[in-house]
Amino acid sequence: MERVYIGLGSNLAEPREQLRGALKALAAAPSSRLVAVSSLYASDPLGPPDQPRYNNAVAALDTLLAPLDLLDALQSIEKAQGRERKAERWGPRTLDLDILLFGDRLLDEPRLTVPHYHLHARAFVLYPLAEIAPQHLQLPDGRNLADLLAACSFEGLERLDEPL
Ligand code: A4P
Ligand code: MG
Repeated sequence: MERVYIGLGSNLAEPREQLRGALKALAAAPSSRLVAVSSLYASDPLGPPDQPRYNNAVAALDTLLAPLDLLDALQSIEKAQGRERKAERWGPRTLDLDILLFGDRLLDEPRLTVPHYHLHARAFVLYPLAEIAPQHLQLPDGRNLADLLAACSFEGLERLDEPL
């Protein structure tokens, strides 16, 4: 089993329900076990400002799936929840599932870059990740989660009390 961290994001069609649906689907993913889920967060949109705020969370999954098989599984969950891929970069979406970390792997393939290429700079990823990751988590490229967090402002991010 390898420990994978998955970033969940949504800003359309009842985002919190989108994340809940995604977690249910992740819990049912083949050869995998959902082991932890962060708090629910609200976040200012990164990208075009004329879109609703996002809900974000991070989940930890132990899996026997190969990385591209997990990506396929995540993309079918996105699709099942009405995700449409549009040309606009960072535009609104019902559900986005990103592989943030996949064990200790460094992957640079046409369909998959791991660690996720914006992980290091995004508060809506780093803060929920830190809730469920080991305190001294080191990325495969040697960076420490604690250092990334220290350099990343919480501004624009809000931890919600409601359960996910
Ligand atoms: N891909 C490569 N690496 C990965 C990976 N580690 N995990 C490829 C998942 N997919 C990966 O993704 C485009 C392609 O990236 C996929 O086909 C896959 O093969 P996509 O989901 O179709 O497109 P996207 O998500 O619009 O593009 P991108 O650049 O991945 O955007 P991000 O980085 O996911 O950002 N603001 C807030 N507050 N909260 C958010 O969650 N999310 C985004 C999307 C923008 N602004 C946001 C948020
Ligand atoms: Mg994405």
